[in-house]
Amino acid sequence: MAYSYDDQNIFAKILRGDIPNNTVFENDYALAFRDLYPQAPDHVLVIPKGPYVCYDHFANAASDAEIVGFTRAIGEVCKILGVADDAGDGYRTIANSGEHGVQEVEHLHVHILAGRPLGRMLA
Ligand code: DGP
Repeated sequence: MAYSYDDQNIFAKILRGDIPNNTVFENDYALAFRDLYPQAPDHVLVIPKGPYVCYDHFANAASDAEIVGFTRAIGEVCKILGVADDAGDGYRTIANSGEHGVQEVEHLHVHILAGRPLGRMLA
């Protein structure tokens, strides 16, 4: 069954400008902003501007331009955080999906975490 997108989710409201955010980077296809509840010194969320619930939804339904624009935004945020191009001490990207992935907000978001040792992630 196809995903259904609820345009009342909190990130849709951020994209519409109904809720303020701490923007780090923006292009035609993506917005990146700081997580309200940071789990690391740098914790940025990158979201596509289109109505996609999770990564497979985006990967299967978005245009090539959206996919490139979104992916480039992740690269730009890494540059802004000083962790790109072998600078810094590394980072982690995470995209939680669905119930088992413990996804709280049903608009695709990639977490970028940096600024401390993040430990081994097994679960
Ligand atoms: P996830 O479990 O992957 O769906 O994580 C959702 C993240 O969104 C979580 O780390 C907290 C963050 N978050 C929730 N509401 C807001 C908000 O209103 N603003 C911002 N900047 N982040 C939020």
